[in-house]
Amino acid sequence: MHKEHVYIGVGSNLGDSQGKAQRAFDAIRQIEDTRVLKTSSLYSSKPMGPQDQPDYINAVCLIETSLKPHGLLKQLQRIELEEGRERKGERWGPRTLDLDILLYGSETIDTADLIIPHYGMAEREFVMVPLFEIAPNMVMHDGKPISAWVANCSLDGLRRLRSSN
Ligand code: PH2
Ligand code: MG
Ligand code: MG
Repeated sequence: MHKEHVYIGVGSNLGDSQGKAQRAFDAIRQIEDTRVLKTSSLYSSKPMGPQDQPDYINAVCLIETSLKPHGLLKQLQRIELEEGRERKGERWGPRTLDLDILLYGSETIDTADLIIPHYGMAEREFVMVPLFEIAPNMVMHDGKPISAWVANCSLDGLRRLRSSN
């Protein structure tokens, strides 16, 4: 069966965020036809967007899956709901668990409910630094190595907390 390598971003800033991020990795391991290959450390980050919300826990993982992009999206949304996600519609507002497909192989996808590569990833240190941890040789869609991006970015309060498992 055809398999793709997919990077997933994890974010949480409500409740036991470190526990939620760790449980998210466990839940992703249980998705059908999917294997988790790498998980980054957990990071603490300052909120992007409204500042009157708690700091975030962020992380990324690399999986290998034979699910198609929308099939995978459905599974990730199910896990978000199981961890108590409520969609209040506030842009960049607080969330118990956010699972974003960052990259799906080398595909570009532009549909109403799914845009890949994730539209904001290359501006977000809380995505790019954990991504660099598990994929230090990655070349971004614009042809630039991720190492160059990370070397030039401002960490803006990003802190590595602990490795995940
Ligand atoms: N996610 C958001 C909005 N703001 N800020 C941080 N630090 N980390 C996030 O994951 C994040 C955010 C919407 O998805
Ligand atoms: Mg997000
Ligand atoms: Mg999301």
